[in-house]
Amino acid sequence: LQAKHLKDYQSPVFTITDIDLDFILDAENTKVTAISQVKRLKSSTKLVLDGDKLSLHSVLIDGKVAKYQQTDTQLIVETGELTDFSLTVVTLLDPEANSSLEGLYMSDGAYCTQCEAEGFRRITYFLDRPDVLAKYQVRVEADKTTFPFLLSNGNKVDQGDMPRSGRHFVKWQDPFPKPSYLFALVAGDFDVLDDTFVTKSNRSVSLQVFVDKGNLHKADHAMASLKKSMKWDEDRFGLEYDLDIYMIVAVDFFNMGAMENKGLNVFNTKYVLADKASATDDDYHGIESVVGHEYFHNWTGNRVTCRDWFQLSLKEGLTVFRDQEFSSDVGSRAVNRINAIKVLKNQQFAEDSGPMAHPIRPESVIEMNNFYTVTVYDKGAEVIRMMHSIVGEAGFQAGMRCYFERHDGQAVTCDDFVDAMSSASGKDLTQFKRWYSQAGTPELTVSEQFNAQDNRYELTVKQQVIAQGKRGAPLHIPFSLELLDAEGNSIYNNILDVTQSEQTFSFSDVQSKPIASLLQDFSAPVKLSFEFTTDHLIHLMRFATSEVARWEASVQLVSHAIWKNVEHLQNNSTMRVDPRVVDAFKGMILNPELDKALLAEVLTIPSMSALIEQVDIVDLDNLLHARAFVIEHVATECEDELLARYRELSSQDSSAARAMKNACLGLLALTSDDVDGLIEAQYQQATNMTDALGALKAAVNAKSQCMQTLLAQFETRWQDTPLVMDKWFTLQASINDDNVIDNITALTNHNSFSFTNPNRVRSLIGMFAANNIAQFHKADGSGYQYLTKILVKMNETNPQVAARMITSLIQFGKFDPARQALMKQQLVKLQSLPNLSKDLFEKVNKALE
Ligand code: BAL
Ligand code: ZN
Repeated sequence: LQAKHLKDYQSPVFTITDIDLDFILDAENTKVTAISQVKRLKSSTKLVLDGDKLSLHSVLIDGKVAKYQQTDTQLIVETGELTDFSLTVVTLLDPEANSSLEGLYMSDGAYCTQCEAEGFRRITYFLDRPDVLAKYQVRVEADKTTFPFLLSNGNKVDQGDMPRSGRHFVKWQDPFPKPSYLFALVAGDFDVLDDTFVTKSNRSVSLQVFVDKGNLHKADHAMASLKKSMKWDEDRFGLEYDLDIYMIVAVDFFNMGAMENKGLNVFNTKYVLADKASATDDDYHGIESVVGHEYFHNWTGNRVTCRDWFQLSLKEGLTVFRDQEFSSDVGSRAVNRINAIKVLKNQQFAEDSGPMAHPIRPESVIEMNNFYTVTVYDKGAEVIRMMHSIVGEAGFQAGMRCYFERHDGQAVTCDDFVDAMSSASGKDLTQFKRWYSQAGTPELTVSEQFNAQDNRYELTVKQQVIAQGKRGAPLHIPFSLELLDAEGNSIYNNILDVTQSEQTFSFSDVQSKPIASLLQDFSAPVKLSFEFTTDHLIHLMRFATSEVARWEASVQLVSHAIWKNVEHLQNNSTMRVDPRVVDAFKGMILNPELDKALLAEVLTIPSMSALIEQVDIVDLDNLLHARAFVIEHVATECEDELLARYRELSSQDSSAARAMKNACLGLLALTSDDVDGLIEAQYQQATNMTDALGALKAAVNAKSQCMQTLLAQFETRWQDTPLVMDKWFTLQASINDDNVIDNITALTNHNSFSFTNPNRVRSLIGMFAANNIAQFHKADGSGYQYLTKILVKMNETNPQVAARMITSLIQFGKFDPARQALMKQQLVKLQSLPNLSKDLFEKVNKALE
């Protein structure tokens, strides 16, 4: 299998300006007629079209039978000297048999499509590349009773009944030229929530959310989120919606979270359906942010798209940045920032130090689906955020306007975006562009000197970027710094431009040695190394202006306590926690002025993945032991304070209060006192899913006596609601018990489980591999063997989902040699599969290189 390289990009030889698609839908034999208007752009006598797993019926040029050759992935049509012609391709599809969920497939009885990145070539032979933009006209025909709704992109222009056959048809026209990855078709029977949005220039847009029958009452939040997003994009970015209709369809079977198809978003039900009884506050937040994300793509992605797939971060990094800003403007900026930081530190850093490390603009790709990554999305968003820090909000908005003035309707590159930012803001971003081409997490080593004689404070910052064994050039890093005095007053707060390998910043008139808050709010996606003392961190926890910096200090404080105990275990000495750490936590818990949602974050002890990321090689068994000890110790020492806050918060009805209350309960469950009563009472009295699940999670995490009873009750109550059963599967998979694999194996036969539904597989098996660190990495290798068995199965049915779940198995670099050997053994087994998919091939081979 050959990799494609960014350096080999060639503009297209032919383009397609218009396409007329006709779908005669049938579960096993759908007929697709595609009539394309083709234009030759460079000299050639052969039109090479992409295709994948297609059954070809016929090919015509200007209505006459054409000459062509076919390979597994291409249709090569003889065009002679023609420069403008119409090409008719008829293909036959079997949507029912399509378990990969790419191209046209069936989700629970409804037809739907997923074309990004390269799914359109599973529908017809086409120039399936994002720099070919065509105007689409689509006719969809199906049985009227079973499929009353026939949807595609753009505006409905015609519809009619075919009474003799019981079928009907609808015609759609999308006036905006688009790449094939934004094409969508849906046919099915739904409940529809209707609404309208009046844009800033007074145009009325019809909004529709389509959900499975019976779920209408769960569509309100998605609709409200859509309207909020539309308003926010007008207010903050001046961007207005451009079609007369915007549709969202929720489907059960979906590989991703959602898809931004022009005017017809297709969503995983997980990011649409919600009511208080069945969805948590986090689910509500997730829906708001994903609805926003897909809506914001209408400008950043659809109106201006990517020249090639190496530029994916052009639309994804920017759109994640926009959705993060949306969530921060309408909710808590600090909590949203903390969540984004966690994704970077817990997942992206791991990707950057593993075999799949790539720059946010990758340079070589075998399977594009493997590059919808935390690096391209989340580090990509951090790169946009850094530009925002460098040029400021006004400069950034000027840059966005310049970007749209230059490139509306085009397929462009990341460089084009940075150039627009640079032109409009007047800032030189030449060095900054290195963030697009260098993989790896830069390491900043910071040291300080204070000279009391001349009241001078100096901060020296050294940067080092090493990725895949290569040293990178220095990056332009916005480094946010606050200096506090001994009383906690802020004496300096600004962003420094770090541009050299080593740089010293000097501050005069500093009366006494300041306490520095470094890289505030994670102003750059880098690793920071600085000798923090316990007192320094406690000072930051109390006085740092930035709430995120206070959280960060608390995370560091508790991480230090955990690592110190790993050392104690290694030296056979007694585990202990510095009383100052406990006091600092008590102070935070009792501080009535601190935002409760922020406190909930402070009380969430760093995850195993976050801790593993902090070291080169992890002593896993001692880390598990030390982490458990520190949590239990802090919880026990703070029990009175936790209980007091828990009681106070019980009657409060806000997501922040619920978050903190559940964080308190989670810790209380770990104390030696019997808190089963508290857990059970919360579970039984819960009027919303946040509290019910909070209680259940506390019970599962602490393996409380009531755990099995509550799990059984939950199952009985929710067995007919698949999205809620996903929460139950995840809890089951997270139990740190030696028989968890047997339990998971049994659960794969549960009525609510199905190997063909990605949400189910991810909830049970994906979550086990990613989050149950103790059991997945059990020293006997049974976790690795189990995952491999599942991957062998999924390799055939849904390779895209399989390739996502292999992450924990290929990121073996931080584990001990014995575990590494066991993981590699399984990878070798996968490598030898006769029908290994491109998706797994790329990852397995990189891991074993
Ligand atoms: N474009 C794939 C889904 C998303 O990022 O919105
Ligand atoms: Zn996106």
